[in-house]
Amino acid sequence: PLKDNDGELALQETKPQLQKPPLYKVILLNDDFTPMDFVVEVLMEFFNMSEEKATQVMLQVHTQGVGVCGTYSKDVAETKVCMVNEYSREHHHPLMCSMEIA
Ligand code: TYC
Repeated sequence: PLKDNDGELALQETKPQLQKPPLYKVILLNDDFTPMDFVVEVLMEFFNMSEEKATQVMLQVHTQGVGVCGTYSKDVAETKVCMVNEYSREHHHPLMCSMEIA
């Protein structure tokens, strides 16, 4: 049986745990039309990647169909997805950004 500091039987050993907020992966999807340069530019501008890292992620998406841009709180992930998709539409590219639970 569980005892507390006084040696008394502990009725409640469950500490109130503050739950960490869930994290979301922001992902980029491949398509046949968006220029590779544009994808690299997006990854550098919106996800603060170096040109080298952005090129790696772009090629991962190009060859595997999907790639992770970063992991964020729900609010930040939602904002990034909207900004990238708006930016892509403004430039008339079909590039798709989405999010999923990490
Ligand atoms: N497949 C595109 C091409 O051949 C390049 C591309 C890469 C598009 C990544 C989207 O998320 C993407 N031009």
